[in-house]
Amino acid sequence: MPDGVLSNQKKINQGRITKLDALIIGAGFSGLYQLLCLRDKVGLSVKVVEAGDGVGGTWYWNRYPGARCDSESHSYSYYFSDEILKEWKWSERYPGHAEVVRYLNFVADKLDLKRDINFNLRVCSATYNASENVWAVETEQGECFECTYLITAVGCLSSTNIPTFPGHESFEGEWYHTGQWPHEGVDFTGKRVGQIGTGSTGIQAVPVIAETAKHLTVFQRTANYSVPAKNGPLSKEFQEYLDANRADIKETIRTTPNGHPFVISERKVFDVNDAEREKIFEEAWEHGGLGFRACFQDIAFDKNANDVAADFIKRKIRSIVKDPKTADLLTDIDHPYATKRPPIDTNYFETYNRDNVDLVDVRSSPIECITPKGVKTGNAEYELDIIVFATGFDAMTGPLLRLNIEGRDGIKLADIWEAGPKSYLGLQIPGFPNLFTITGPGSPSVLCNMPVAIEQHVEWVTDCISFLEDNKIASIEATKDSMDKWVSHVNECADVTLMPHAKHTWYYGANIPGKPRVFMPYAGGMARYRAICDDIAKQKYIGFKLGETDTGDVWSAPSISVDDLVEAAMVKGPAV
Ligand code: N01
Repeated sequence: MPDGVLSNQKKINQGRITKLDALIIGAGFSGLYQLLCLRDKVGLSVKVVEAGDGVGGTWYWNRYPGARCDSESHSYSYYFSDEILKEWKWSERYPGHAEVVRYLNFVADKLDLKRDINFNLRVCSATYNASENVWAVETEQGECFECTYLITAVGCLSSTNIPTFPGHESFEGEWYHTGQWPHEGVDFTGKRVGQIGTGSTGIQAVPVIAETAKHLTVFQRTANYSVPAKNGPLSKEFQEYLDANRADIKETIRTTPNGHPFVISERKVFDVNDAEREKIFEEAWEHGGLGFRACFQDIAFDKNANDVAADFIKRKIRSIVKDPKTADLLTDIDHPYATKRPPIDTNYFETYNRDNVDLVDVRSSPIECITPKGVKTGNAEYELDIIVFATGFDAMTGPLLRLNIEGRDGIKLADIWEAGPKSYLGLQIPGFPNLFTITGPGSPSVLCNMPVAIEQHVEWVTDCISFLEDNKIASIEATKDSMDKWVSHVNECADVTLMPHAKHTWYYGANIPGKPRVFMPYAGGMARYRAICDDIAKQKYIGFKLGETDTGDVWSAPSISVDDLVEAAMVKGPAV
């Protein structure tokens, strides 16, 4: 290995470099399944490195009050194993964080995965060595690995965003970010709590914190839509329905645009009269959950249709919130419905009717600083014992960039993504051979029910690595041309939705100062994306450069254009 690839720490540890076929970073939904596939199906030597001391990924860290999945539990599951589907019984319509962690432990134990997971190791660099065709990976703890294939399974929302407020360090109380919640929990009893942020996380946390806090002040910068989750225990009849209909449910989640267990209606908002429309919205509201946006086909694409849905939700908020000033603030929403990730809630708006809860508008009067006693806005100082930052994440690119990935000829991922993330299929980047980014930017990921997106990626990567191994091909690397075409397709797909009406969202990277404004996920729909990926694999990985075989031959892929392939796989009509 050429000198210079090894850092000082690695030189110290040279004697104990673990050499592997594949290394996976992260032990959440993606990492666990990827380990199973590469170890037990392909037969490679594989390890997972995980920063936490247990499995769970996102769910290991996000233990804030009220943390609960917005996808329905029966669809927020692995579907690759009928046995696991049969054995595991979810208790509620939406799983709370503790139940998801139990589920992932159950899967990891059942499949004997933990013996190949190295916990408490945080990767701090990954460097490609072209002469050896290996990745050298180091952890903060000084462990070193060398592998042919490097797979990031680091999640999209795992790099926390704590805004810089002057005086933060002077605060005399306690403070927490929801994404780094203490495992022992936080006792709010008798405390004056301030929560900054009203995204999906904040909306879940408010009602639960309010139950025990002496007083809760919610600092809202952008008002948000939310639809009731209507959570509750799963009945015996529903469990029986699930057992009898697994195959159909699997078919639905794998063929709908967003991987949820419901089909988007073909009906448009103005296809029906006012009374009928109101009835449909009312039923969807009563049923609850993310299916609200699926009750008409055009809510995500037609501004006039969206305005009608938005108006319905605002009227609902007004009917719940008793104080007119608070209701004004909560309904002063500056973006179309679902152009920011649409939250669902349990008693969020109802909580503002409690005597111990106040809403503070920090749009008209922003937070100026944090003082030793609390939070100071342009108008007032709020004395607090605890500050909760529900301020989100450096989404999608943050978790990848903090790995300090360096590819061929010393190119840094941070440099080539300086103007925003670019990749082919959200899976591979030119200059980074044999590196696969599960649910990376440019793939459906956060616009989809995550386990569905994850299974599709893991299975695609597994097939791809099997293909390389079977044909003794040394490497696979996206070409620049295919990456550029994919990036323009990603932009095209976003542009037919209403997403560009809300450019201040984390989908565009706008929540992080200085981050380039680029729409990151693929809005063309999971079904279309799956078809494109399948075709690319069938066409012997068109758009990728395949490295030498072990006989020195260079593998030649068929020369069908990526454009033709994307076009051929297009499902008619827009989809998110
Ligand atoms: O983060 P967010 P999140 N001053 O970025 C505010 C997933 N998720 O953790 O909108 C004042 O959406 C910010 O205000 P604004 C889901 O994909 C899933 O809530 O930028 N306020 C906003 O209100 C979701 O989208 C589930 O004006 C500041 C909030 O903080 C994603 O995670 C549950 C501020 C951040 O909202 C992220 O959601 C929860 C400042 N300086 C989350 N900086 C489940 O399915 C930020 N804010 C379970």
